Amino acid sequence: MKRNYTFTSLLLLLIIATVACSNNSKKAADNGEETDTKSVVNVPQFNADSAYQYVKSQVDFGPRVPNTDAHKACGDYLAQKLEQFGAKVYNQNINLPAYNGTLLKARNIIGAYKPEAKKRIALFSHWDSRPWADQDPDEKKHYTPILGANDGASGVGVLLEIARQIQQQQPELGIDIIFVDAEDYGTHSAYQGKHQEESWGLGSQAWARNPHIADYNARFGILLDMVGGKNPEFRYERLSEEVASNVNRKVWKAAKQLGYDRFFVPKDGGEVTDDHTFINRYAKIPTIDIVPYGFFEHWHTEKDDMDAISKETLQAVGQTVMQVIYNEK
Ligand code: AHN
Ligand code: ZN
Repeated sequence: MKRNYTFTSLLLLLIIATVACSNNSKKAADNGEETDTKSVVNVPQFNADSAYQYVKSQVDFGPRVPNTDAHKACGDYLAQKLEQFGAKVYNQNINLPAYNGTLLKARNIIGAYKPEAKKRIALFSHWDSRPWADQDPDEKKHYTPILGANDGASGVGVLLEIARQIQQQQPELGIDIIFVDAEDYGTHSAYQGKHQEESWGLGSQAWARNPHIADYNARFGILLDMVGGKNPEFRYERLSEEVASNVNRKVWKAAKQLGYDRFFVPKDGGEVTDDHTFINRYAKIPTIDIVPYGFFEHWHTEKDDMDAISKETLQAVGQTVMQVIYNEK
């Protein structure tokens, strides 16, 4: 009886101590406190004015619709910027049939940092813009191309600014900045035919089946889509959550630490067919999508121009992604 009593007390004490300990570490994590001082990294300051300029430079070419001069010129500009920022640049020129039979002369553009590093992170954004404003309230606009300031240029602008930052201070892991083409040539809203899903993300499908280097792999991927609008609410996209909930947690936690929890809301966001769909399916790299819940009010309309862009949003997304990639060991 005595011995049993002592044993039970010891067990109780052990349980109390364990709970107290885990509570402490949980509190420290919630406050974003760094417990291991050796692992503190200095994350550089993302510059939203700079990112904004990169968005504007793309939009100034006009709609970046595959097979147009503006598209060609913008592709050259993007490859040149990545070169200028010290990345090893790869170009994938591929002819991709669109759902309507048009053969798209597409170009995926990849900028690699520390190309020899085995541990890598892949950052994606599409750089083309939609040939048709088929969600415009004015039906007469439904066959007019869009500028895609948010839908296309915003993610690329954020990633170009991150490239500029990486040139000044390298994160520990190798980083690949991957601009995929022909994302937005998906079926027109008036189209009733088959294979609707596969008509989107043509450039990412091609890259994911045949990456820029053989046996390419990354620890995880982050896709940025429409990350420059006013007051977006980024939620956990459904597929991202299925394949890479740990990456979702990392990103939303970083946003919270930086005070951007008004943009990054940890709720279910439903499923979105996007470039990450194909990157997950074919390349099997666990990749999340940072995409606004409910998209954004000017999606696939004539109003997706520079007036739709918010520097505050560019800052929130850019600094959050930097916080994640610079803290990866
Ligand atoms: C669809 O509209 C099916 N998916 C959204 C992917 C997208 C289009 N992102 C930007 N434009
Ligand atoms: Zn789009």
